[in-house]
Amino acid sequence: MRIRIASWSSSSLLILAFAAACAGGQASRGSGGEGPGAATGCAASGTLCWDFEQGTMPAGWTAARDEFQGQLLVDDTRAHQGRYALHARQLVGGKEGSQGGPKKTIRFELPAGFGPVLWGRAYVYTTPERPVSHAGLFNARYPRPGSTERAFDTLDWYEVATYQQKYMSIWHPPEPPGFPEWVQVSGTPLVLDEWTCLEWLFDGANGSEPEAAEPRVWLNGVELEWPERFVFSDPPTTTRPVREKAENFTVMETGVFLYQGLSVPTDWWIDDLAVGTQRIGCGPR
Ligand SMILES: [Ca+2]
Repeated sequence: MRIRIASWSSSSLLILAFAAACAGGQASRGSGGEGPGAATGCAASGTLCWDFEQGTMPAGWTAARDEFQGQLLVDDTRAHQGRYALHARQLVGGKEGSQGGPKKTIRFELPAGFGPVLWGRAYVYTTPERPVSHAGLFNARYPRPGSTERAFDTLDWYEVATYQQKYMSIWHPPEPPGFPEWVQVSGTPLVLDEWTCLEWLFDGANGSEPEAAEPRVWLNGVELEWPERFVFSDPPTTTRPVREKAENFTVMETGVFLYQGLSVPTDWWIDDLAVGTQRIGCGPR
């Protein structure tokens, strides 16, 4: 099955896209097709891609968090490719160091049977300053082992974010409270004022290992390292969370979500967002 959804503006179009994808038969595959190095683009089986070129919020995405000031919309103020991108516009509210911050997000229910391994790719542009606060950009969630619960607040989840002006990734138990969580902070400052390609691998299967894998993230094709790794909890604990294994990712969320305040009005653009079960890569589609 080949699923490529570059632009659709209604659920009927979505169905057509799926039907066309299935009718397309054998999809072209990336060279090799296995291992973290094989980038497949949007052509690979099961890959979902959004370029936002319909100029409005794509079908299937629903408004989720809306806290403090700012706006999340599709507009033509800046694009990685084409004319449009998802724009978190002028987010501001709360104070650095205090819990609570601007959150503007959308969510998407993944197709049933997506599987326990989720690769992602997005181009991200941030301006004018690097937030100190925890600023989430993307997360994907899955039911706890053996659980039939599907409500958002019952799900384990992985996250890609920035924190203290650097890239960060996290594994979380269900939110709220979302902790104790396993935090990895990179030594790489958030890139400002240019498009960057972020890729992530959330391997909730992790072969025969007893726990789901730690998240992995690449910036412009280079894997980030995590000199700071720690458990966060409130109240604090030194006991690491057990990263429960996944059977299927069920839902994902993007936009921008700050867990502490943001005093500088900040803009983010996200374009050419894609998720799949194989590495998508940063290359042209
Ligand atoms: Ca675009």
